[in-house]
Amino acid sequence: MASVTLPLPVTRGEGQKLRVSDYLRWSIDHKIIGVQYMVTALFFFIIGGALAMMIRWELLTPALDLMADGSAYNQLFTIHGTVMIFLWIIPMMAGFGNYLVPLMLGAKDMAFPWLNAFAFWLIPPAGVLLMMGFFVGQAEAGWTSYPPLSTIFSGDGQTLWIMSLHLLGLSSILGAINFIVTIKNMRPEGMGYFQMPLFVWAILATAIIQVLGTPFLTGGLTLLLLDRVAGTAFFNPAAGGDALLWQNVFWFYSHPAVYIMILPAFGMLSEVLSVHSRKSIFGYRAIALSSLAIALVGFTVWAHHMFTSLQPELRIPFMITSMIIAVPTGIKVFSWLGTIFGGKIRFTSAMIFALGFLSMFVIGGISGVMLGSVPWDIHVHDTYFVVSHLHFVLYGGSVFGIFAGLYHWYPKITGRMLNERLGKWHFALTYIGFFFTFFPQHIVGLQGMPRRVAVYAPEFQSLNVVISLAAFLMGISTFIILYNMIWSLKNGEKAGANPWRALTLEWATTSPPPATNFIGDPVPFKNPYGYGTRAAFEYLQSLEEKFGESVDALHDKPAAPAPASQPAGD
Ligand code: HEM
Ligand SMILES: [Cu+2]
Repeated sequence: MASVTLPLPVTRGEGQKLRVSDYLRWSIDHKIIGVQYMVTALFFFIIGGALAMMIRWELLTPALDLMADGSAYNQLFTIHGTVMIFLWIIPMMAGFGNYLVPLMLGAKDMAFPWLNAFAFWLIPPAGVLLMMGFFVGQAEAGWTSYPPLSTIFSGDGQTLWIMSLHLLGLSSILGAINFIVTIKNMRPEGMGYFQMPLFVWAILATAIIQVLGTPFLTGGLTLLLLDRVAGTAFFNPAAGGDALLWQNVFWFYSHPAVYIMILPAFGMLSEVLSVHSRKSIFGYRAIALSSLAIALVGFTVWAHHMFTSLQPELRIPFMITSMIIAVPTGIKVFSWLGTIFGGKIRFTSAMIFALGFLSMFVIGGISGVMLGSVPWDIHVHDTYFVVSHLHFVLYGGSVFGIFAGLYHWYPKITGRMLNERLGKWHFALTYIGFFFTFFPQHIVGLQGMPRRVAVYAPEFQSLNVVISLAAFLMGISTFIILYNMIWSLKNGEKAGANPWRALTLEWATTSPPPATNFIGDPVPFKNPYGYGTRAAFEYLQSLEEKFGESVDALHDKPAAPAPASQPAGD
């Protein structure tokens, strides 16, 4: 634990200089591991995205055209969903967590650096295993892998799918243990739990879910594997097993897993909204504690995915818990609105993605509450209404959060700003493409179009054409940020230590940070969200004295501190 406070020597350098080869080998530096996670995840985002484009190509017409048969289509959406959830969003969040948590805590690294590297290196082989399925008859049972589809009908790829998820689950558990220990033990002096940045709170809540929930997935996968390869019948009713057992175990993990995917994005949102509107966070404790509430209540709602297969007398209890879990999420949304209310909002790319998140995630939350209501769900279960809901929360939520986070922290990671003009184009096209891809799915869903089927009734075609064209637009828009990230590595404006004039500790060091993160032990500013005060102005000025001037990315750096009597300044 950091305990000695040394005066910071003057360092105006640019921190660690790394080559591409440094990222291709084993490293126990959390910053390298963080980037390894992110780049790997982005690679799989492209693969998952290409599969999505093929799905939308197939659905341009009611007949089967691109795919050879229904089996091929099953493989397509199965691997699309699996890649997006397990190889894109979850590892991407782990990447942000790895890079940022030690820096935000003023620590030199994670608590267990070797374990950290090990957790990352489980991911590439898991990705390879999953992709190998295409050569042996790919998994066909959806990302949810229900038996008997996953036990009797799928090809050998399903076995590889199980092994791949085993590795990913292990990676997730090991990473989570590391986060919990790091956050508990490595906070600097003067930073209690309630002085931690809210992103760190979000990662803590996420890690608790991962440690408590993922072992259930692992156990379920093991039984599924045995049913496939060892002749057991855990999920085979004909031989005394129970197909619903899988559904219960899977959702006991996978409902909490949706919070594994959204809580880190919530955390990024709290940082971005506060910094880019120069306002103190509204309801700090409410946001921090509601993450824990979500983590715990999240374990009581799983059977809302099984309303149509559940014993009827259990429906109402799960409906009630599903309604309850909307409350802590609502608390966060109101706290974020309170945060930006009356603030000096800067419409940076990071901020507009954060605002885009708010607008889209709320729509997904509302359709979630609708689905949580039994009479509604019985009608729309397994239709495109559910597909719409899950993409509003996972794309409009998690992925928009990732984009906001990339625009905000890319300067810290690389030392260069992302191009703002490209950022605005990326946002505009993604936002429009996203909305017209997923909003009309509510309508075709309500009209009865089933999910996971390649052929559909002709009356659904016109909306499906709109959906597919919008999806292609969204696909194209993604290349703008990929291009921006590559172009800006060399050509982006030099960021300096703290281009957004933020108060959390990751900005109190060079960009990128030196190998040991900080020179000496950094002293956290007493309120990480205390914007608009004279003390904040002085603290930020002291950082400039240490690290040199940063680019004025918000374009309105205050020239002088406000008089002491007045709480304005930065
Ligand atoms: C307001 C809180 C929420 C409630 C009450 C809720 C409720 C539901 C219900 C009842 C279903 C099952 C629909 C069906 O299959 O018939 C569902 C599906 C789903 N939800 Fe939510 N949801 C909420 C928030 C979220 C969030 C925040 C996420 C992710 C970040 C999420 C991700 C998903 C996913 C991925 C599915 C589809 C699972 C599948 O493939 O079958 N939900 N939700
Ligand atoms: Cu759920």
